[in-house]
Amino acid sequence: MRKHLPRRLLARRSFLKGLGGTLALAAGTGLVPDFARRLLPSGVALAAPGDPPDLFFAGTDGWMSLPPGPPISYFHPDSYAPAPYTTYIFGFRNVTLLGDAQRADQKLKAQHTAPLFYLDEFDPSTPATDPLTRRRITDGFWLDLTNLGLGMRPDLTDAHTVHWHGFRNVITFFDGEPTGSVAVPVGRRFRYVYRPRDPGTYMFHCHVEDVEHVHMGMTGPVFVRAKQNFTGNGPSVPVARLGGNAAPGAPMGYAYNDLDGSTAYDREFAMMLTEVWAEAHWCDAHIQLPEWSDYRPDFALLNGRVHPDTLAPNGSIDPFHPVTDPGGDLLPPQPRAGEPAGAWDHLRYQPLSALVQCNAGERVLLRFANLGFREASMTLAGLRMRVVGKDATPMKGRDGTPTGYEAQTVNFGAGESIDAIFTAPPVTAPTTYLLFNRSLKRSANLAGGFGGQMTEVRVYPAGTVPPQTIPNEQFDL
Ligand SMILES: [Cu+2]
Repeated sequence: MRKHLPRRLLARRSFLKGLGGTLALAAGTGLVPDFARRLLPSGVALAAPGDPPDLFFAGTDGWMSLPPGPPISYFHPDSYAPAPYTTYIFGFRNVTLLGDAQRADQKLKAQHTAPLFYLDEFDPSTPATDPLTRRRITDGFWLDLTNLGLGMRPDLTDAHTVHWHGFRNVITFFDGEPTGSVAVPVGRRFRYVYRPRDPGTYMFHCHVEDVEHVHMGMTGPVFVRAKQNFTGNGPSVPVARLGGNAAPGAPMGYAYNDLDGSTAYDREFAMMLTEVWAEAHWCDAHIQLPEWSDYRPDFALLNGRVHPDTLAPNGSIDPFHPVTDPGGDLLPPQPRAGEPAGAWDHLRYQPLSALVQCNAGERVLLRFANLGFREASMTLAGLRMRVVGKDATPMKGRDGTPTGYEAQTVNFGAGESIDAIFTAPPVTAPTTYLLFNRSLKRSANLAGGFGGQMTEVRVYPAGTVPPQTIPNEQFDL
């Protein structure tokens, strides 16, 4: 036996080796799609010079600000945090319009949540150009990712990815799940290609060491707009404003290809839920290892902020027209009339507001996505929301039977999304409603009295609030 076994193993190994060689040869002659063959051997990006992506994101680390309050623990605020910040994060930045030097300078300037983006359903049959996004019909949507490294942790050479969570029938190569695909090492650049065919609300995150990178802040909202915006469906379902219809009364868009107009909306707001466990963030800044099974988050965030910061103005949130200072860094949200200069400087890296403003009678689409690790229970007190979609799936049976429902509270777990539409009541004076996580610990947080996942819906008399040109847009009223 002893004599023969090694020989058999050897033979088996030779056989496998031979088979591998055959596969490699086959791959070279056509099993591997063009993009992979061009990318894998050289390790360089697909992009030809002069062939810019639709969006270009960078992964890095940075600092953000949460209410310091009375110190809630040894770990918050972080003693390393430069004023006015409190908390170390990993995150993304939109570097689409930056030059090479500006882009490199964004190391240690990540934002949370990651930049919101949205695109139209892939539809080669209606090659129109969305006036509000940029639309690529023929070759899909291109998102480039580079990795700037971690400014606070040069010892960590973690790669990053963009994983579009919930994308159906994904091409593994573009999935951003590093054990089945590729990740982007420090200093490299990779192009993701998407042809999204399922409208709805999604989220994206880095999938490298994902418990850590997700919790550290590499999470953001993304949604796909329905092609019904461009096609309409007969006289009762007009082409939407997003599809180029400027007629008064046309809805901004449709959440889904509903065929009956039941998911029409006049405004849309991303509502991204995340969490911060101060101890873990402190550990990453101070070269310590958190024990993830001790997970006990201190802050519950809405669009990367806690109340009352959720009501503060937006920074630069238009993914296709990002605004920066001359060095390429984000500008802090600008104070509204009457607010002191520098009022929102601490929110420089938390640009996405959660304030909802709308006119009486308008239909408002709330696009909830949860990338904390816990179930959420969001209540819009005094108003009923109609849930029209869940996890980027319309609430309709196969025979078209509506399965949506009305509720003041929507429940959804980690990694889940909800599309809910409410109709603003016919107010004659500005009226405010609260939208909050009904888990008191998460709407008040552990800082004691500081708000958490809470924001306001402000309804104004008809004609007060101008039409939205981008999601989450708000106005100085
Ligand atoms: Cu990462």
